[in-house]
Amino acid sequence: MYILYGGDFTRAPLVQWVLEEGKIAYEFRKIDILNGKHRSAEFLAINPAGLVPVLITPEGDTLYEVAALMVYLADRHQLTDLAPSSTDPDRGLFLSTVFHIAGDIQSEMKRFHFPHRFSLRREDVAGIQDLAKSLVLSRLDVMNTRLAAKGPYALGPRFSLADFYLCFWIAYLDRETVCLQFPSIARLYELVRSRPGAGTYLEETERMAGAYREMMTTKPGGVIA
Ligand SMILES: N[C@@H](CCC(=O)N[C@@H](CS)C(=O)NCC(=O)O)C(=O)O
Repeated sequence: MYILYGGDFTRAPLVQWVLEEGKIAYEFRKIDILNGKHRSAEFLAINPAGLVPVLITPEGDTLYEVAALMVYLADRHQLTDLAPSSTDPDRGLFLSTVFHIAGDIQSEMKRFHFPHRFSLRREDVAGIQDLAKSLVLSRLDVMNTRLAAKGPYALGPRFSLADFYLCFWIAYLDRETVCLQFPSIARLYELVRSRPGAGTYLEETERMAGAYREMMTTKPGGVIA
């Protein structure tokens, strides 16, 4: 059986959603990252990088990097409605989108939520956040243009986990503003939110994102050290 390590306010629900969609048996182990449990000796022995999510495979391998975990599970369990197979012509666009979200959108979200890690000077924090946000928005602008030309999903008429991945991060942004600014992303978000499994996860993500934003107002500059 798989073991998934995740926790509140983390990206672990992305992996959990794939496990649920595939009806794959797993055990969930919560790591309390708000109280620094991801830096405990016990967890560092599992992932020395001190990051969640982590997936332990039935064979006992320890895997991390959320995008890799989602694609790995979809491939291994032949969830071709979530990820085109390796010989499917859509595979290239699928991988390109997933890698772009992981490397260029998600990474800026991290900079936005952990600005204090990117400078030694407290006064830089607001500027770092502004820059991260504007970079995310410029990347969403490109995505919006692409979806307008060939949507409504990242793969055109076909839903994939890339859509859910993007929407997850939209939920952690100022969603209303993003949707007003980018109509094709708004359409994608509504389509994904209307799907039974993904919709439930997105609603929960919206709730968590709201709570996270609330915490950020009481501790501007970063909730986690
Ligand atoms: N590149 C990794 C990043 C994982 C990551 O940053 N996870 C966050 C939770 S969503 C975390 O563990 N944060 C704790 C920290 O940065 O100290 C991935 O995409 O899985």
